Amino acid sequence: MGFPFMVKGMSKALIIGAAGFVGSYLADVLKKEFDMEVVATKLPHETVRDMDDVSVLDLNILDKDDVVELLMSVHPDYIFHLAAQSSVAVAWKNPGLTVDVNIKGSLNVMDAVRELHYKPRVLMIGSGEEYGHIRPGEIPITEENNLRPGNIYAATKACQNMIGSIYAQAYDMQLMLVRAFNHIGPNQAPLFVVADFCKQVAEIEKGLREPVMYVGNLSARRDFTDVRDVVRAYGMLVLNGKAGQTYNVGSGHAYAIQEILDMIIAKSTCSIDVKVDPNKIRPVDVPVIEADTTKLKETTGWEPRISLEQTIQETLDYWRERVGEE
Ligand code: A2R
Repeated sequence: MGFPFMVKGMSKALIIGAAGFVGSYLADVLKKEFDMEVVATKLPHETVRDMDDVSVLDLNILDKDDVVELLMSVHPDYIFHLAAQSSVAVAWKNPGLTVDVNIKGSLNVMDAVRELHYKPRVLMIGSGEEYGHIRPGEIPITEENNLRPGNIYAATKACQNMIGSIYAQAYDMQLMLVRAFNHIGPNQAPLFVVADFCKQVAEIEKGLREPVMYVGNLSARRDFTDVRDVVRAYGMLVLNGKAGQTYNVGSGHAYAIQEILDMIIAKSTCSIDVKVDPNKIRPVDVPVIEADTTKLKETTGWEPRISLEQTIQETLDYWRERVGEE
C-alpha cells in the first residue's frame, strides 16, 4: 500500500498530548516505520518516557493562543491529537474537566489548525465508547452506526467527532476522525482493566497483598488491540485517510472481561480468589462493544500483528518488573 500524501524528504509529525499511554508508542512508530521527524507536547507538570530524538514542548490545549503559537512555530505536516481526559471512571467523577479538555480543548486545536496558512493532515482521536448503547444486530459496529453514548467520556468524544466532521467539510480541512476501541499494553495506567488485573496479580505474586483479585463487571465485552498495532493504524490513517471521514481502529473481536481475567489468572504462579469491588462497577455500562474494521483495512491495508495472548503476557511481565520497586 503506497502513502499518497507522503511528502519528499523527512516530514514532520506533531503529537499533542504525548505524555500519556499512547504518545511514546506513537512517537516510536512514526520515527521507525514512517521515517518522520517527531515533535511532541505534554502538560507542563508531566514527564514523557522513551522520547529519544523527539523535541518535547509544553502545551495546555485549554489555552488557544498557546496552541496557535505552537502550531505556527512547529509547522507540522501531520498532527495527532491525543490530549484528553481519557478515563471513563474519572469522567463520572469530574464531568466538567472532561467536557473542558475533550470538547473545548479539541476545538482549540481545530481552530488553531484552521488559522494556519497551509493544510496539515490531522488525526483527531476519539473512542469506540462513542457508539454507546449498541442494539442487537448492530455488531460489529460500522462507522455509520447511530451514536448513543452511555457515559460522559463517550459523550465528549462523540461531540469532538461531530465538530471535526463539520469543520472538515465547512472549512475544507484535512481532518480525519478515529474511533479507537480499547487499547492495551505495557505502561498503561492501572485505571484501565487489563493493566489493573495484571498489576494485582503481580502484587499477589510478590506477597504484597492477599491472594484476592478485586474486579468490576465481568460480563462486559470489549474489543482489545495492542497499543503498538493501534499507533501503526494511526500512522497509516494520517497518510491515507480521507478528509472528514471517521475510522474505527480495533481488532474486530470482542472479549468478555471474564475471559481476560481467566487468561491473566492462568498465567499467575499463585492460586487467586476473585471478589467484586462495588467501586469498580460503573453507574452505566455498555454490554458489548466490537468494531467493524473493514473501512480501516480497505483504506490502509492495516492488519493487527500482536495477539491478545502476547500483549497480556507482556503487560503482566511489565508489572512483575515494577511492583514493589517504587
Ligand atoms: O490527564 P493527564 O494529566 O494524564 O494528561 C493527559 C493529557 N492532557 C492534556 N494535554 C494537554 N492539555 C490538556 N488540557 C490536557 N488534559 C489532559 O493528554 C495525558 O498525558 C494525555 C492523554 O493521554 P492518556 O490519558 O494516557 O490517553 P491515551 O491512552 O494516551 O489515549 C490517547 C487518546 C485519548 O484521546 C483517548 O481518549 C483516546 O486516545 O482513546
